[in-house]
Amino acid sequence: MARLFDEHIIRSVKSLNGTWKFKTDPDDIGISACWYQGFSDGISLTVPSVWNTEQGLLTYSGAAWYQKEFYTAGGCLRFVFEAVMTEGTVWLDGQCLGKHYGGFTGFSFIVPKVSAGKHTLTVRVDNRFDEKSIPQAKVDWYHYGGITRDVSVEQLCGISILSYRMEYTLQESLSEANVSFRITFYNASSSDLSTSYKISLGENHPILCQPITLRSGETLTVQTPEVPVNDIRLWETENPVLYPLEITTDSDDLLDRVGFRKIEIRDQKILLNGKPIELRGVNRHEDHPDWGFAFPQKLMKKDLDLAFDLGCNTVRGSHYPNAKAFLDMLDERGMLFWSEIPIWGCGFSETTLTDPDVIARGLTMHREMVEQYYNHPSVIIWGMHNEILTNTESALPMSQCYYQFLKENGGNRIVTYASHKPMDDICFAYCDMISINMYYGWYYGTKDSWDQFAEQFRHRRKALGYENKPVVVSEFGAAALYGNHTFDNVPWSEEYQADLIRHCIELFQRDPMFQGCYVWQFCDIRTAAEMGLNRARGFNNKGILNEYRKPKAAYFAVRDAFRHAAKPSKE
Ligand code: ADA
Repeated sequence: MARLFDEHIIRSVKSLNGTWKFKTDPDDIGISACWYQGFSDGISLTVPSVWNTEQGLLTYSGAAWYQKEFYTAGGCLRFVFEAVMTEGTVWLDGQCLGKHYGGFTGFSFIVPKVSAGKHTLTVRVDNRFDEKSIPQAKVDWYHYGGITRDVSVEQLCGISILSYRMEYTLQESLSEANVSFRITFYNASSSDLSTSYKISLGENHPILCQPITLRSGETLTVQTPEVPVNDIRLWETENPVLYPLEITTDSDDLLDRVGFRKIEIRDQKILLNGKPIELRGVNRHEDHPDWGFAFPQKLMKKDLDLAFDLGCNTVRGSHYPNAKAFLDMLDERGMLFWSEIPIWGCGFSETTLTDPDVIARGLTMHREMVEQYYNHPSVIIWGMHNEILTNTESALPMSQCYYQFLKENGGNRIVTYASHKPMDDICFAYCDMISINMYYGWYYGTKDSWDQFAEQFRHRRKALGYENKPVVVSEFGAAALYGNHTFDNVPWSEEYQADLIRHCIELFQRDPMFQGCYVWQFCDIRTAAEMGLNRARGFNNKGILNEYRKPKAAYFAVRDAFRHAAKPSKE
């Protein structure tokens, strides 16, 4: 189940998770050998999963084929893939349904007429890279491959609801809002149809009923009139109120949970529902050595419990859209989220950054992320990219394009990007909040360099005229090998890491320029071979937990600092 709750009561949904037939295609002959028409050899593999956790496949990168037989009562079917790493091509009984690029967002294909009985679904997955890939081959996480999130098949009947977005403007009082919906319908029947769609918000609380007509096979997006909603209970971090939302037609339904909240920037502060908020966060990869990106819900909950234990109020989904179930958990528990797409700097040359195909591909990723995560109140930040060459003109067209798109389409959110060139960054016009990744005390400088940097950056921000843009430190930290204890503070020891991180958080809390920080990183992660030998064990070891979520000394340092957050001097 992709979500924590049922999205449909009327629509029949069948999971296609479970055992699939699987084989690798190292010579890339599958298409010419027509494997999409079915293959009989191969091993059994559980979906969702990454193939790298199978014996002998840890480092396999290339094409691989998945096949599953299923039974259906027939009709109009929609095949839903929550994530395929990185490119997925899908066939039904040998007929190609389409292709999707991008490993961290979902996609679906509708087949209008499927006969009742047994059918075969085949998927070719390819996780290789070329010069237009997002991310590029060089990234600081592992190149897993596979069908990494849930697969299901839905039966669409009559006028069906494909997607929706709820837009609202809260009044000054924050207890009333004007609410409207943008809904995409599809007529799955072989005749033209008219129906009324109904929307209710809260338990049995109808707010809208509108007639609609669609030709057979038509897809139609409608914008509803605005409806006033009163006596709103806000989605707050301490009390994250969620309203059940139900959209129905005669023959279909879509259920969700929504929340009302307002995020804004005023006088360089971040305000949630009118109150200043200091971001206390961790950077988290959705990765575990035994599961890769096919991250189980049980572990999501555990990670979230740990984040709360640390005193966090926010998580950065570094560096890609996370599973929907995780966002459901954040919504339920009032944890704020930063969601971004996997444009990870190092690998992107100036030529790649300005390549129109790459910019367009990234824009599609933003569009999908916004479409799929728009209705989560926990998402307060969209991240456009991470550590690209924002000190050069090559980063301008991409930054401008994504900023404009997210401001126009991203709803009530802060738009930012993580800059590792803050002293000569030329793209700050394209962000609402300045986010800084620096590693003083690790790759360069000492922990005291942080204090000097803060002074220098204060002047630069003033000189640029951006004093009203809040500043957060989106990454800082040091590596420590779990269990490596020393009496002296030397790099790679738990003591060194804890001391550096403590020093940084205390500075960020003391200095009014900073509105928060995200520790790099929540836990150790397996990383790509392209990172070379400066990654001991083949892992990025800057976690304050190890990869199995065992705490290092820095965990307790962060917990002490975050739990004593919100210093009066900053009020
Ligand atoms: C960068 C990057 C992270 C990680 C980190 C590090 O800031 O954004 O993904 O690679 O550096 O550990 O060096």
